[in-house]
Amino acid sequence: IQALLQTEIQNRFVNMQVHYQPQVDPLSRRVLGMEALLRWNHPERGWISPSRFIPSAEKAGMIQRLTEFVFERVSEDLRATGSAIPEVSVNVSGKLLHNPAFLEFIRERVEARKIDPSRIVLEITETAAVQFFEESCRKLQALKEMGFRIALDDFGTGHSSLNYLMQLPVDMIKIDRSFIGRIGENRKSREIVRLALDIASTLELETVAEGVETTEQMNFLIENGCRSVQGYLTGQPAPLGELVV
Ligand code: G
Ligand code: G
Ligand code: MN
Ligand code: NA
Repeated sequence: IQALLQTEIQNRFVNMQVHYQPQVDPLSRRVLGMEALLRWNHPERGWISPSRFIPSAEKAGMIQRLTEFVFERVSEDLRATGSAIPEVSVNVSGKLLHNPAFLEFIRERVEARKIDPSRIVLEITETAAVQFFEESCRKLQALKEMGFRIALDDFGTGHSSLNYLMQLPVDMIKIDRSFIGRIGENRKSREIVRLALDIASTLELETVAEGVETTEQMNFLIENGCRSVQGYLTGQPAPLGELVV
């Protein structure tokens, strides 16, 4: 994959696109934001999942270049849509966050692409945020001071503790889809999701439920005050021009 990535970068990302998945208010279905998700349609190999090529890009030192491409597209798309899309979430890999040049990289992106940070949410996985915890806190705080908002991605799957969570400068948590997917299974699974929503409420963090696929999950999330839902039930990831909400 690394060789294919190299070629793709040389070809200026001809086969890569940024798709968007809506995050909606579960009651009104109003769009609150979109998550930007990288897609790669290789001419010979077909679709290659980011869960395969992102780790390769991290290993090969190419994650910065890919993220640059995402910022480029997101800034263009935000401009093109005016205020129709309130904000866009961009995934920041742990490898990039922990790079010593990370803050400088983000500052350069803001400058080069005339990005309005108040319309961008940076998603950091719980696992990445907890690694080198103090360094992560310092960097996330600096990003917040630049005007970005921060989401803790894949919440519940990392090794966070309440102690960490209290100290992390984040604005929202994204409850991992493995928990949402089990809402219908048993009482324990539901209690776990409720607990995550309660913790968020106590810490005054916004909540996004990931991977919402059924009305049963949706109704449970509404009853328990989840702010925003993202999943196949309310919208698949799609190119900006084809979004159906
Ligand atoms: O979109 P999909 O579910 O296939 O994504 C699989 C994984 O790839 C998810 O963990 C998602 O966060 C990650 N991913 C998708 N797009 C990007 C991106 O632009 N940057 C990074 N770092 N990860 C991404
Ligand atoms: O790790 P992260 O949360 O960034 O990854 C988001 C990924 O989840 C995207 O790759 C997207 O394609 C996928 N996804 C989005 N909605 C659903 C859903 O309802 N069900 C499942 N199984 N995956 C989803
Ligand atoms: Mn994400
Ligand atoms: Na996630």
